Amino acid sequence: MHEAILNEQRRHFCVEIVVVYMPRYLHGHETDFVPPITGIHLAALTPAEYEVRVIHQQVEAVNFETDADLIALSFFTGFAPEAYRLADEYRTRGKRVVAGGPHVTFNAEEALAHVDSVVVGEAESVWTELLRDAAAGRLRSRYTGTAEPLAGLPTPRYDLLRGRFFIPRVVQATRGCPFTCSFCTVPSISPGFRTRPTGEVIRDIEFDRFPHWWQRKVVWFWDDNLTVNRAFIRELLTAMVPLRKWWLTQASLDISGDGLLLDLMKRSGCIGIFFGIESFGAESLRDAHKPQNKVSTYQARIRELHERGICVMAGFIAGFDGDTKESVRAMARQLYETGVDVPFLSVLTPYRGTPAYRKLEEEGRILPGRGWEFYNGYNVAFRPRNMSPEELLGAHRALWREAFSLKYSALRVVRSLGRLRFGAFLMCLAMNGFYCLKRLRGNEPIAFDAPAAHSNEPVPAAGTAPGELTGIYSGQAEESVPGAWPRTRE
Ligand code: B12
Ligand code: SF4
Repeated sequence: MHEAILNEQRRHFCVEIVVVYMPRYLHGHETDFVPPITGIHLAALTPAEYEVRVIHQQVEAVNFETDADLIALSFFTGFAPEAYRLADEYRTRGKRVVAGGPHVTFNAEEALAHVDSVVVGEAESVWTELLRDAAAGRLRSRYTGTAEPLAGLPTPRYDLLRGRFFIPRVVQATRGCPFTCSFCTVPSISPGFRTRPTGEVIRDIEFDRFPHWWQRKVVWFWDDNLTVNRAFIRELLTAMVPLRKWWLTQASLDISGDGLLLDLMKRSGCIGIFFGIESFGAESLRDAHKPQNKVSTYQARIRELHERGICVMAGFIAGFDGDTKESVRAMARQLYETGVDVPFLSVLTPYRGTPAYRKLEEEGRILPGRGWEFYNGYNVAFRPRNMSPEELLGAHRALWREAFSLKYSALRVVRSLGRLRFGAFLMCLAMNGFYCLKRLRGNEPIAFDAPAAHSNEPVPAAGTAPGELTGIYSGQAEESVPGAWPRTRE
């Protein structure tokens, strides 16, 4: 077809990117902190001749009566039931639907039962081609993205974020991580470690068209592990010093041995670092494939960040093979004593594409009949070694209640007063306040109803697929009922 006609077709072609979401708490979120970067990044990758919109289901309703020509769904495994419901609804109305993201990458065939096309892997190398095919009415059922160098990526379309997110400037500077934690898909989704040109990252950081001062001030890096390449991080942070921003990211504990880097982090405005501490048990750390984490060094490593006034956020996972009910509950006190300022508490989840999934599947410990909603990080989808699934869930909830009790939340905030720099203290206050308020309101993580007699379920045959949609949702929260969509948000 003549190029001019094709261009005309594309001008009238609209893609609506929907970042799918299912609430994970009984009463949703009291405030919406930080947006995902995926939707606004895909929008930025969309060539200018197409119209593009981004809907974050976390904060806004989807519109099935949309006039968009193509719906693009992005979702995590735990949100797959909602994604498939949306896809079915859109397709009933004659819309073409494409899906991508970490779940689709490992479950493409399953997704194709609900959507017209899937993108396996990263979008950059195939997105333009996919849009061109869709506009020309020849969408293929599968596109496989390759992990390409990260130079030339555009600034995320922050202008397409609706006003609800407290800290809207999310940036990605690197992809990948050299570690191989048992529960993590990063090494298989983004093998190797890639960095963006620092000038392009700085360009994103300089995007300042946000209404509030703190939104212009804070930069949240959504990287897997930002500090892996020391030459790169030094170059980036040195360029950030004059910008006088406050920034946060994920990193691994080994940075605390690097005093020069920590000093530069402080000078460039670091206010918070998220570490995956995961556990206090040596056997559990072995099960997590985290030999780099040494319990005896946690306190000293955290102190090094505190000496620079940086807030330490830390992730803990319950359900490793070394864990017991007692050890999970004991984490509330241990994480406080270790010096953690803000804890994030998850349940071990065997995502496809991870060593944990392969091991639990081989051992016949993945619980059949538990739909993908059980994979939201707050429910149990496998049989733990030293307790029943219900005991693990109960121990996690007891830990959650104690760690976010008024006592521990206040202790963490008061303790941080003297030792964190101003921005880091504000972050510590805001995040502890966020979780403590949930705790005080009884706004706990949703527990999905497990199929009857699950403790005695027969061991599944190797290769049994988890995640067939059970349609079982807890009756505890109206947000958890699919029919109650689309106005809820976490
Ligand atoms: C930043 C991040 C977060 C942030 C932001 C979450 C968010 N909603 O975006 C925070 C810290 C809040 C978070 C929380 C959680 N996260 Co997280 N997170 C990440 C991380 C490190 C980076 C994701 C990212 O933004 N990458 C940059 C963007 C540009 O890339 P992307 O999203 O992968 O998208 C690319 C491709 O996937 C593809 N793509 C994606 N969607 C679509 C859609 C279409 C149509 C197309 C064509 C392509 C496409 O193209 C994009 C460009 O290449 C990833 C690790 C990783 N590398 O994926 C984990 C990861 C996504 N998180 C994960 C998990 C499990 C969680 C939690 C459930 C953890 C927990 N226990 O609570 C929660 C869920 C919270 C929630 N409410 O959503 C898992 C998901 C596994 C899975 N199979 O679903 C990952 C993969 C890490 C892991 N453990 O393996 N997370
Ligand atoms: S350190 Fe973090 S990003 Fe790297 S493999 Fe482990 S969990 Fe994944």
